[in-house]
Amino acid sequence: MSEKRPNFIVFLTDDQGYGDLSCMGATDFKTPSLDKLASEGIRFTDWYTNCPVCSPARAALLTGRYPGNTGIRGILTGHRKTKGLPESTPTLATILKSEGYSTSMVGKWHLGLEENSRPHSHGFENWFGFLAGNVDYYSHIYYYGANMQDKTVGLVNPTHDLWENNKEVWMDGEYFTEIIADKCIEYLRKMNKNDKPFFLYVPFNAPHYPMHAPKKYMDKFAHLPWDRQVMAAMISAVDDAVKDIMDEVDRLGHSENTLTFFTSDNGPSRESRNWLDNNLDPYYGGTAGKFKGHKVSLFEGGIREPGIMHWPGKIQSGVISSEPCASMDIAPTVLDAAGVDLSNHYLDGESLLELAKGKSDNKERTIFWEYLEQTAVRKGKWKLVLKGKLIDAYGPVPDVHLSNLEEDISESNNLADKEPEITEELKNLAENWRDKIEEKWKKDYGAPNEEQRLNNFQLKFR
Ligand SMILES: [Ca+2]
Repeated sequence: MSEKRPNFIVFLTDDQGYGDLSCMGATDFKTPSLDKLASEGIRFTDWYTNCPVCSPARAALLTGRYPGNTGIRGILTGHRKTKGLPESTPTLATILKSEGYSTSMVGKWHLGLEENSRPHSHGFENWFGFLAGNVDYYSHIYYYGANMQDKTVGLVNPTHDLWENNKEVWMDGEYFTEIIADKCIEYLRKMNKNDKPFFLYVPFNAPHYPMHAPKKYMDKFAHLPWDRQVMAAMISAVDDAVKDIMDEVDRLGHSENTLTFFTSDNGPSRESRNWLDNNLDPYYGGTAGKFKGHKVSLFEGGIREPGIMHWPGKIQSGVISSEPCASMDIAPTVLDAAGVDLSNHYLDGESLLELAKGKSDNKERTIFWEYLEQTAVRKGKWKLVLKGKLIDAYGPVPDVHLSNLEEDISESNNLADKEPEITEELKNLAENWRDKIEEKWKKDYGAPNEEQRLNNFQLKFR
């Protein structure tokens, strides 16, 4: 008798730094539900997102490809005609649906607003949430540059952005993280009524700005400075939502047959718009732990993320892995676990199933990144960043920056002059990879696409 195919849940947080879980080193607040997931499964110390900003990171996670091979390389604008992920790019949901899975999404999409870019055009049978980059957590209105035409700043009108299965819905006054938990439970029950296995994608918008949290969470952290208090409160609400969702999975009898991932889309935001008091200083409410960098940057703080994989009885338990892995590995891993032949699909990521079962082939993995003018590569212990970007507080950034991550996790010493051969090797690897991305982009996606802010989006913190 063949075993029942597994269910899948993918939790994603938004702009959450590497250090902002208690199992990742946070000491000023606790995340017991996510810590439990980590302690029962595998916690990855070297987990990466594939881009330091929202839309391309999500495109990579959902397709198993580098962002440039999905059609999304920049932050998508938030007007209702924004074109997003091309229909020609298959997602994990499209493939799983064709393999007989029930598919649902609850949370933040940020992969396009026009009709053909929405979740139902990308394989999600049930979906609830918003389509732009962020919303007010209580009114579900998008305030930041909606209707803004590129190269002008004159027209910035708020847009209501809350949808269920492509129908606009209004839930004024309800906190979005709590709505996510309720809606996930509703969809789990709905999907449980058929005989199909399920895929539930849960992209939380927390702790992305605007920094909102219910009073009961704010009160718990009243002893912290406001920027940290609200961060702790928002992540605690996420942790409670994860508990509610996993409890429902258990209640429905699926605990043993559900593979769950947790990660974040990019590092902590230093944008001054996180403050809600006119402060124009960089915001430090979120932490990337010991890493240099933040959202937007290809230094480790922008791309290294919490990474958790959980599948009781099927993969290792209580293990901390230092293998470099990336969000583009989630799709191949899930498809592999579902029994799908990976050779039928174009994937840049790799299945982590064998690794998760404790088998290692000891190969040295090479992972690449690109965002705007920045390009980066990690090969074993070496990390090269070309034209890296950081906020001014870090001081000047050299165009070529080589680090040995084994000895210098903070990328504080530039070894480019000391290690010319390694620098040259990695520079060639990175530039050749980037050339191929640019070539495919021109051929398949017709650059430049202004809706992705690839041309005039600057690293702005004010
Ligand atoms: Ca983000």
